[in-house]
Amino acid sequence: MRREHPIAVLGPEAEGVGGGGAAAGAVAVAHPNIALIKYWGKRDERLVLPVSDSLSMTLDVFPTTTGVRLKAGAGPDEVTFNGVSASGEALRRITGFLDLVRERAGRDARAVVETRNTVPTGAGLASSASGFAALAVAAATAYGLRWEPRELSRLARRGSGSASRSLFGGFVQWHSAAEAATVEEADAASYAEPVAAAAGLDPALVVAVVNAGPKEVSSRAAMRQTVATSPLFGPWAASSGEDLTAMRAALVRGDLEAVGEIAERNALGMHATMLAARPAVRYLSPATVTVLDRVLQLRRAGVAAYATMDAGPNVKVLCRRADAARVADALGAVVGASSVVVAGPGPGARLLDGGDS
Ligand code: 2P0
Repeated sequence: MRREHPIAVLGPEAEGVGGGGAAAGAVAVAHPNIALIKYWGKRDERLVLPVSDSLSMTLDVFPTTTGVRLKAGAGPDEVTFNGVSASGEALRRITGFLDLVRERAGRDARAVVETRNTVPTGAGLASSASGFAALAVAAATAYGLRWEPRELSRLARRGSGSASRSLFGGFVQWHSAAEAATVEEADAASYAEPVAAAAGLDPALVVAVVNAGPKEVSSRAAMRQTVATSPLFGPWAASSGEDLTAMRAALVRGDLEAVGEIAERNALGMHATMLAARPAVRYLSPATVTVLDRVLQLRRAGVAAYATMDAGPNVKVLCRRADAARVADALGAVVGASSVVVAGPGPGARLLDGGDS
């Protein structure tokens, strides 16, 4: 059985993904998160500083496990995803991220990175969130940086903004630090942290996979185009701050209906900003809209169910855990039962060790 630690440095005995080599290594696991208040738009591309705060729920499904082992000899970083060598843009992003870690650690060694994803990559199901959260924890540890989760959240942010939130479990807020006068100050203050929710909330997110294929436009490019050209972006970002304040209060009250209503309006507003971009960015498909109709029918039948969509056609429906089976049945009638996954609140990123028992 693997043991889990908030922080630990693994030596030569590490086994499993990324372990087992002659040099220091570490293995970490992280789960995706789904934003209920969305991150859409950057203030600074290089530092990955968002325009507005976001708030998510970390899931207990689709974990990513990443091992990082330092190479003893020369040669470039070696990266595999599910056993397949990475190249091009994917490799460049990982190497650029490792360069940040090397700079902070004052070390030059290249690394072997092995990642196992259980979520379809690039389909708007947050594989980059779990991926860079697991990489941040494993790489920082392998390079000897004994950082607190808040610092690791800042590091993960540089890989992919939403990854900053997957450092933590449950409900999580990522601070934009938009009030900071300079980007350097914002860089220091833009991290995620857990937010309080009533114990009785007992939420589920029912994921309806409309299409598991990779998206045509990356969220990074779509975000950039929306900020640059959409006349609706500014008003949405301003209203998103109000949505976040109202959602935090609703979470503390344990008011699932209010949490869901706010999440649904925030997501639809985000998609409206994209539809108003020039040219428009549209991730929602006819099947997405059919699922949205089904969610409305559930509400009319008295079930508290609320939809949110990210940079893809898939729909995630917030409901009470007690209603999750009924919601899953209703969505399964549209997309097929095998394309529905019920998730609950999941844990934050963790180091694994390779000790077997
Ligand atoms: C979110 N999304 O809050 C929003 C909602 C998609 C829609 O975070 O450019 O992959 O790497 O920082 O984190 C997807 O964007 O973007 C995302 P980058 P990321 O979950």
